[in-house]
Amino acid sequence: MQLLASVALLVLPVYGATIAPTTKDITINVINANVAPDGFVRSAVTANGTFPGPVITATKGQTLRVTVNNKLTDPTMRRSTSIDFDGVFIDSSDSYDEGSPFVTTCPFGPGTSYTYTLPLGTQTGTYWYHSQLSLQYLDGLRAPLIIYDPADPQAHLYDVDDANTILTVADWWHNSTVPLLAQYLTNQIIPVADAPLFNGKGRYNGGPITEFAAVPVTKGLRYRFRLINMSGRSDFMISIDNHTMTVIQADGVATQPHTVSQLDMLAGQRYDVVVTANQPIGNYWINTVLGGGNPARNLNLNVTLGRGILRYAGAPNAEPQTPMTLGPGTNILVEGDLAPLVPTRPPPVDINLTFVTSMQVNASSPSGFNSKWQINNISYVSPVVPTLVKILNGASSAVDFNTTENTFVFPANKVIQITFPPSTEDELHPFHLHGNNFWLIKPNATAENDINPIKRDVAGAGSGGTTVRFVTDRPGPWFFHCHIFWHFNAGLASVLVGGPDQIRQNVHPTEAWDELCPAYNALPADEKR
Ligand SMILES: *[C@@H]1O[C@H](CO)[C@@H](O)[C@H](O)[C@H]1NC(C)=O
Ligand SMILES: *[C@@H]1O[C@H](CO)[C@@H](O)[C@H](O)[C@H]1NC(C)=O
Ligand SMILES: *[C@@H]1O[C@H](CO)[C@@H](O)[C@H](O)[C@H]1NC(C)=O
Ligand SMILES: *[C@@H]1O[C@H](CO)[C@@H](O)[C@H](O)[C@H]1NC(C)=O
Ligand SMILES: *[C@@H]1O[C@H](CO)[C@@H](O)[C@H](O)[C@H]1NC(C)=O
Ligand SMILES: *[C@@H]1O[C@H](CO)[C@@H](O)[C@H](O)[C@H]1NC(C)=O
Ligand SMILES: *[C@@H]1O[C@H](CO)[C@@H](O)[C@H](O)[C@H]1NC(C)=O
Ligand SMILES: *[C@@H]1O[C@H](CO)[C@@H](O)[C@H](O)[C@H]1NC(C)=O
Ligand SMILES: *[C@@H]1O[C@H](CO)[C@@H](O)[C@H](O)[C@H]1NC(C)=O
Ligand SMILES: *[C@@H]1O[C@H](CO)[C@@H](O)[C@H](O)[C@H]1NC(C)=O
Ligand SMILES: [Cu+2]
Repeated sequence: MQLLASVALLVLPVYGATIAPTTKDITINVINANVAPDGFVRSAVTANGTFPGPVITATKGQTLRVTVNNKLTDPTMRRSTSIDFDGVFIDSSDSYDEGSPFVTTCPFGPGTSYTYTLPLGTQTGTYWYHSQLSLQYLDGLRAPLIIYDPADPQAHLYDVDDANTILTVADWWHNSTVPLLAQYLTNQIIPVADAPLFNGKGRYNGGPITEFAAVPVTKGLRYRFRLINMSGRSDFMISIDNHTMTVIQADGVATQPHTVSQLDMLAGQRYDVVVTANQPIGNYWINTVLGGGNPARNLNLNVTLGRGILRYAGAPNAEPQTPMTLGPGTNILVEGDLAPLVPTRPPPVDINLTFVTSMQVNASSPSGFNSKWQINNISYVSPVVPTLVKILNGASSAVDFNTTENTFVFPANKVIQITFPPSTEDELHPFHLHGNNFWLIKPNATAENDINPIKRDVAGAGSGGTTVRFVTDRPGPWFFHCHIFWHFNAGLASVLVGGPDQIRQNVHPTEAWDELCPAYNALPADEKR
């Protein structure tokens, strides 16, 4: 068919091209703007004025230079900012440019700019960027980051991989996270989101009938959908009516193709799936059902109203006639069933740690809680002087840090294993390791696999017990925190330092980085917030 052939030609990846490392310059203006992804107009913290922000694309081997201009003015939200490029390793000699406030850097205030230099090395796949300061990303500053591989070993599995195949899910609040966080810290109840969003669009009960986002497909082609959970709290059950999804990557790491009907994504997680448009021409619901929190606590929330439409070329510009379901509820992805495309056997453990997560109960607070989450009885509090600055000034062991920094220091090139033992919590905490992947030795409630486990950078630590393993072969201070940012901001975080001596040898921050902390510390209190 003429049409099919020309479409396929347009989207075919280039094979065999040798791409010399190049630098790509990107500008992001962080500005307040009114947005209404679910029909409710609110002021937001945005990248370039939109939610989600603009996609950053790169090619394998490039170095990204991302200049972020902080133009925030709205005092009802945070006005400083700091950007994390989630899942991107960053070459160890540049680990200072990693955007974790008070770990690798200080935030920067309104009216100032900072340029992040990100050598992408050999990484490819699906990532995202977001504000790492407090809960600011829930106020809007979140967007995809895709590293394309011109010689993708999985290219034969799909025909189309373009701007239309980047799919995001997110939870959305109508209010600023500043009052919401204050409220959370007094009652321990995470404010339930107002709406689930698919590709930046959704609805809330009683709100206007906004248009759901449509994803165009052409019958007969295979699509590589890059699913990104940019959620701050909620997980999402994703399915597409009458279509299966073949998982080929988890968090940017290739897996053996594995076909399911539904998958559950935790905050921060990414899955690349291949969907074949093999059904009769029509409109099909993409169900992205929000989980997390009791909808009875927020009558705006309707978990079924974050959905998209898979629209075949030739189908009417209309919603599917079929009911909005929660998905098939069968053939759901079991993480432990995923196998890596390129198996690597995890080396034996050198240092074996146990992380017990718990909620610190405050008997004198009216609700019985003061909302401090703890790892091994310590609730993380950001220091004033970032971890990396302390290391560059000589800090070499855990005692060189305040207890509340919950900082672990390891020699370089050691194999670290962390086990979250079975707990009584009902929550699956999506623990995210910055700057590294870990082997998922034991997903929640699944048998241990230390032969050929997948690698990823977000894993749910749940009531069934979870174990991850990684090597400290990337010198740097790396945040390891729950990606439910409410929990993270209530202390559910630690810092894992690998190779302090190597950090001092390798890391030579720029003058611009050196100036970040003095500038931040000189800001008036209301602009630091
Ligand atoms: C953001 O907006 C600026 C100004 O319009 C533009 O130069 C830049 O390319 C945009 N960034 C992205 C990633 O689209
Ligand atoms: C946001 O929170 C503030 C402070 O609690 C409250 O006064 C205001 O009504 C809230 N606004 C919305 C839209 O919920
Ligand atoms: C995204 O992650 C959150 C938090 O873990 C979860 O509640 C939500 O269901 C996830 N969304 C998807 C689409 O998987
Ligand atoms: C889609 O699946 C549903 C439920 O299995 C079935 O009733 C329906 O006929 C299917 N639609 C098409 C177009 O095949
Ligand atoms: C959610 O929205 C659907 C579709 O509009 C509606 O049928 C359903 O009653 C709503 N659910 C709740 C709990 O309001
Ligand atoms: C590591 O500790 C866990 C319990 O926290 C234990 O089950 C496991 O056997 C230990 N592994 C090694 C290699 O010591
Ligand atoms: C416990 O709660 C009380 C009352 O809300 C508060 O004054 C106190 O600071 C809290 N204690 C801690 C350790 O946070
Ligand atoms: C944490 O505190 C509890 C109760 O005080 C105690 O039983 C436990 O041993 C402590 N755990 C650690 C790792 O210090
Ligand atoms: C350690 O952290 C606590 C809690 O933030 C703070 O009160 C204390 O001043 C810190 N101590 C040092 C030496 O930084
Ligand atoms: C984690 O594992 C436990 C124990 O099998 C199970 O009860 C729980 O439902 C699991 N949590 C999730 C979110 O899968
Ligand atoms: Cu959590």
